[in-house]
Amino acid sequence: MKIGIVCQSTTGGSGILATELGLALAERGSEVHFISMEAPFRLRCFAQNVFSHSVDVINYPLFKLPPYSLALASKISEVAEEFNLEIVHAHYAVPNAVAALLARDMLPPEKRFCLVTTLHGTDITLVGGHPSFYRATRYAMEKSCAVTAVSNWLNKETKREFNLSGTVHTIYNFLDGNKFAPQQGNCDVLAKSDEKIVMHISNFRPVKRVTDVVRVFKKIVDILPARLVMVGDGPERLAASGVAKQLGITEHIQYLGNCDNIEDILPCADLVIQPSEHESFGLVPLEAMSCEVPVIVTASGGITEVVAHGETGYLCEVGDIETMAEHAVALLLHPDQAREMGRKARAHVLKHFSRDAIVDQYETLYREVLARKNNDSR
Ligand code: GMT
Repeated sequence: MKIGIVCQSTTGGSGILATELGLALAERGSEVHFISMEAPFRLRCFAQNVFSHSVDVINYPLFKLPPYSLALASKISEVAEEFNLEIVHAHYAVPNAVAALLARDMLPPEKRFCLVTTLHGTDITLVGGHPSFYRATRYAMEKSCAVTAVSNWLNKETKREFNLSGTVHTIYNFLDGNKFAPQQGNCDVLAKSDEKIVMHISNFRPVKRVTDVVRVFKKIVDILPARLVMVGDGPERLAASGVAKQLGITEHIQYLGNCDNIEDILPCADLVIQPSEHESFGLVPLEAMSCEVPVIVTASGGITEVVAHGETGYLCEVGDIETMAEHAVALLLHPDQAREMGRKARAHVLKHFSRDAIVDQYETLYREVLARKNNDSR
């Protein structure tokens, strides 16, 4: 198949998932064209059947903000026409699915592709549902050949918020279990030998509640030697350092900034804490679980479909610092229990979220929408 993948190029789960999906499809023989602001951040090197197209945005003084969505639509249309794309798969509804729809309408009828839209979470819960984007988001979903959501929770939220006439298919996120594996890298640079490593990975947006991580960590470090490794960057980074300073634990925390080799860092962790307001899926906990690292997450959103409480990790109430700290300390003081939980977590990931099984589901969906299109045009 000839497939276009439209995604965010910056750090974030939707861009990562889109990149991994594109690479997997290319490995299976499809020709895959990534279309985004710049090459997606985990698309590291050349791979067979993979092409990347960046969007050119001009900065004209008349515009307060350059109209990226229009430039994106033009680029999608141009690439679709030149390479005869059959499918364009937009990850994140705003603006990607809306721009792809416009791009499709720009093409002559015989060149029009099938648009598949994957909803990742905040494109529905925070951005798409906002009055400024609601109608455009709904329109893009209604006009897509197929819409998928990364969890049943997000599927239900989408139906509830947008009252769609068609079906939303749940296709879970996936990872490559060989890439995210429990082998140890060189972890000496992260902590002293007697310190436990507690890790948090995100884009430090308010929804991630990074100051909760710091507060939980304070309760841990009061009891045992530990180091908090914060991976990523974003608007709440300053708030996190501020709280750490207030609590007097600054010297126990290390900020690594954005890293594109998460798979080398994650296995160093003894515990990962992701106390988000909500997560439609939770790719970071999935990656941690695949590395046999126990996770503490919040029971809010589709993450409850990924983590089984008490078995493959812990689900706590949002903001319940006390309970999160209790579970954290218990895990760090009882490495055998933590190892057992880690092993169960990896087995769960490999069984339910493996790359091959999930990529099969996307390929099947593509074939279905193409068959429907061919039938309709007869
Ligand atoms: O949450 C982020 O930091 C990024 C965001 C995105 O769209 O890139 O993540 C969303 O999509 C991920 C991939 O499907 C999911 O694993 C995350 O749970 C989801 N984030 C939220 O729902 C807050």
